[in-house]
Amino acid sequence: MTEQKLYDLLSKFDLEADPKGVKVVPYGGGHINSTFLVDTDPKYILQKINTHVFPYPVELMRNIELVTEHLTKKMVAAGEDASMGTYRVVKAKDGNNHIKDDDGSFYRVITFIDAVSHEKVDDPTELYRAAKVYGKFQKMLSDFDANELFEVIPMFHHTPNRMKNLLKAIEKNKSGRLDSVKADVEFALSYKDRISAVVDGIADGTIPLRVTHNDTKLNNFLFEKDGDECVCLIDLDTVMPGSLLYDYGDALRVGASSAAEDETDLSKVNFCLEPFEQFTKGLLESFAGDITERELALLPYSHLLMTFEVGIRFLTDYLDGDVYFKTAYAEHNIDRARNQFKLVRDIDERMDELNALVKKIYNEVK
Ligand code: ADP
Ligand code: GN1
Ligand code: MG
Repeated sequence: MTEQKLYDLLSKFDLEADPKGVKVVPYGGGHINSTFLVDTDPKYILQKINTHVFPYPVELMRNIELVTEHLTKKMVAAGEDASMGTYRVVKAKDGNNHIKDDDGSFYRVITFIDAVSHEKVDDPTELYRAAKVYGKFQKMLSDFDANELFEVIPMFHHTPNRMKNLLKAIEKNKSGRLDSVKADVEFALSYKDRISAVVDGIADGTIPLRVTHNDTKLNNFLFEKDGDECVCLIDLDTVMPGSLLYDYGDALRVGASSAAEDETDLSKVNFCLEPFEQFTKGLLESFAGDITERELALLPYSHLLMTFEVGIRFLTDYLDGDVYFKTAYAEHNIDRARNQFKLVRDIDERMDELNALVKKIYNEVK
């Protein structure tokens, strides 16, 4: 984007500072939107919304505005600093919460939170602090009317449907890469009868639908730059009715791994017990009085399930020709899939131990 175009774009938003000549640099490690840091005083985040992934950006932005306003109100009422606890959507000068560019692209500006995300866990107790932030996020949204929310991506965490998409991708083999991933496909298919417990529980009422985040990977939590505290949960694009199990499992798939999601040396990719224990403790301290028996029983399973689900999504995208997740090189998606499958193997081997550990933690905190 030229400097002039960037200036024209930013000028359409109601910023506190004149963006003329300001530095705008790509920022963060997200796989979906294009994110830029706008280095004015105060700083902002500019994002081009990925409309291939989010085909209803207007509805999506309404969701985010409703949710962030709700969170802000709750924090202000509790006397807390809401500017660190969530971001706010910056209005455009025409009163909208986004700008639609001449070429049809959608842009939003949100307030910058002066904290950083981690691509992999440095200290297991980070996960305890992240779980506390998650628990608080969930609690603040517990009285939010889920009917207000547009379902931005239907069946987002419906793992059996994700499996159907994989089967379609195998059949079409659009990228012509199928032959090179036979072993990965075989591994994925070997799980096909073990992936419906959460959707079944939602259907039979043993797992309640809550307003959940649905994308709680570690780099969507922000931590203090110079301290240890977890500050807030960002990336609210996928806040929708869902299961607590989705958020728990998704947070642990990166949070309880010894390596980043795209580490290619699989000997470095191992399930780590301590962050698992820390996140579970933090979560159960927040939810022990509220979690259902079925949810509790499925916590370790959901860690396996969410890791598997993202694994098959990366594999599907590799077969489809890399049309969904941003990739930095040709094999990126398959490297990510193999990384997640390595974790699935690890977690699966330790299921009994993890089930026993969750019960123990629950009995200690309830
Ligand atoms: P994506 O949907 O592509 O993952 P995110 O909204 O998660 O996009 O943004 C990508 C990264 O940018 C985040 O992981 C985080 O590091 C950074 N980021 C996003 N929003 C903010 C914000 N409001 N304040 C500070 N950092 C942010
Ligand atoms: C995407 O947006 P980001 O990078 O935080 C994806 C998640 C995946 C994750 C895998 C909307 O998350 O579902 O778990 O990549 N978000 C969407 O890293 O598909
Ligand atoms: Mg993100």
